[in-house]
This record gives sequence, C-alpha cells and structure tokens, in this order.
Amino acid sequence: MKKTKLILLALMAVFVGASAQPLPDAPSEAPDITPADIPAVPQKLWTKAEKQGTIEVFSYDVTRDGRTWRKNARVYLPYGYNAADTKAQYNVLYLMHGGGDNSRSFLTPPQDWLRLCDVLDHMIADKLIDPLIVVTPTFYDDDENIGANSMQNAIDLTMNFHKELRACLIPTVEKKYNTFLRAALSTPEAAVSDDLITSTRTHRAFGGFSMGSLTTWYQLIGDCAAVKYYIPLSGDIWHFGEGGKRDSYKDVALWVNAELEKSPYKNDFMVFGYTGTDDLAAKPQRNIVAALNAFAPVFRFGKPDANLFFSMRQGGRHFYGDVNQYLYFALPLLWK
Ligand code: FER
Repeated sequence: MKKTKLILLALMAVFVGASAQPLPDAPSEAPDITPADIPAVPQKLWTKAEKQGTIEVFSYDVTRDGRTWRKNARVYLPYGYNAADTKAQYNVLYLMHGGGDNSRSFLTPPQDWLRLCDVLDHMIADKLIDPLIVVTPTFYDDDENIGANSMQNAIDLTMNFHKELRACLIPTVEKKYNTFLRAALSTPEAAVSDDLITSTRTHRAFGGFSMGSLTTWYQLIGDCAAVKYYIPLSGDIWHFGEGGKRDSYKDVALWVNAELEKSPYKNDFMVFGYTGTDDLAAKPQRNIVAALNAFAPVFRFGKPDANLFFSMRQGGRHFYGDVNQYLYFALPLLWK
C-alpha cells in the first residue's frame, strides 16, 4: 500500500472513532417515519472565505469525583468579533465530537474534508446566519487521553457531560466572551447563577456527532433548562435497563418522555436531527426518531407545530465531511 494511503487510513481511524463500535441494534416497535431530504451545499464552502473567524483555545477547570483538572475547548469567534465591545451579545452553539475524536474535530478536520470553520465563515459573510460563537469541548478528560477511555466509560462521560456544561463550562466560557449571559451579569465578575443560565437558554444550542449526538440527547434529557436547541448528528439514544441490557427504542422513548415531563421546559425545546443513508447511525437514528414520534408525546414530528425534525442525506456517511454539511441547513433554524 502507498504511504499516503496508509497515512490517510490512519487519519480516518482517528476521525471516525475506530476505538468505539456502536452497540448492537435494539428492537423497534414504532411505525417507520419519513425523513426529509438533505440537498447539496454550495461548492464554495470548500474554499476559504474572504472574511474569516478565529479559533482560540479556551481552558477551564472541571471538578468531578473529588478531582479537579484543566480541560481545553476550542472556541470559534466570528469575523469582526471585538472583545472590547462588551455590549455585543452572541448566541452560543456547543458542538461535541464523536468517539475517539477531540475538541478540534469539528472545526478543523483534514483540509480535504469540509471544515466547519469555512462553513461558518461563508454563512456569516452571506448573511444566512447572524454571527455566533461556537464552542467545541470534549467529553474525555482531555484531548490527548482518549485511548484510556473504554466504551462504557465514554458512554458515562457523554451521559454526564450536561453537569460539566452547567457547572464548569457555561459559567466560564460565556463569562469570558460577549454573550447574552455575560451581558446579563450585574458586573463582569459576578457569579453565574443557575437562574441566569436558564434565563439565557434561548441563546444556547447543543449539537454533536455520533457519541457527541448521544451527548446531545443526554443534554436534552438531563438539563433541558440550560439549552433550547438541539442538533443530534448521526447518533441515537442508548439507555440501559435491567442487567445493563440495552433498552428497546420504545422503552427508551418512554423513559425520555417521563424525564422531559418533569421539566418546566417540556414545551419549549427544538430538535433538528440529521444523518445520511450510508451512515452507520442511519437505522438507529431513524428508529429512535420513529419511537419518539410514536411513544413520547412531548415530541411533535411532522406536524405544523413540530419540535422534532429529522433529515437524511442520500449517500451521506459517518464522518465530519458530511455532518458539517448538515449544519449548513441546521444553523439558520436556530434562535427563532
Ligand atoms: C449510533 C451509531 C454509532 C450512535 C453512536 C455511534 C449514539 C458511535 C459509533 C462510534 O463511536 O464508533 O447510532 O448513537
């Protein structure tokens, strides 16, 4: 095999999360649903825009299980972002990577894959979306230590990430940058209360790819009060009942509904799901959306007042080059 091909394969292994395999499929008792089609995106997204945003490293402390350590996220700041303009208020999108990947995977995957930083630059320049801040954290302990995490550990980390988001990430990152949360503080140094996080939830979105999609669903289920908009990309919901056995899609949907019923925001969230027909998550994600449609009344699918949307790209595969295209269609739907 040619050396370049070997390097490419090695890169693919890192980026598609070869360290983690999806769990065996669970039974689905729901009638099938019809996903919407995902059209092609403009070719210019594969080129650099004239006006480009910047990407910074943002470090924050996480305390879990009696231990504190420093974690890094990447932050995309749109072209024209001026730190000194503290009156400016930007919406914030959090995006979680997939299994085996890291905080760089979304914004700057390999050059020949569509890069989210370029998609954002073009969409903002073309006024398809308002300038926004994008934060790409990691559910792992850090970007370098991913191999040490087993699949079960990764599932636990995705399940619990919403706690880190509320306790550690939102209060620091949204206080540093010019966000709606920061603007609502009485002084720049004031403590961030839970109420403030909740009252700014309409300016916050959470999305993710694969295991990051799992993180996204768990964010909705675990802390819908912190975030209004959700973008699960190529991943379904894993929940485990008796004996650690994976629940059927119907049982998962019933559990999700019961959890969301407890939230005062059960009527105030939006989910925009996307995947591709050649994606290994195509069937599981279709199954979970069908089950939520059939068995979880807090979700409304295919209705005029829908809060659950699901689209599939013909031929779309399980990698950032494709899911970054789906964000071209998801982002204009946020903050409405
Ligand atoms: C899914 C399909 C695949 C999913 C996750 C994966 C959470 C993850 C695969 C991997 O990390 O290799 O439906 O849902």
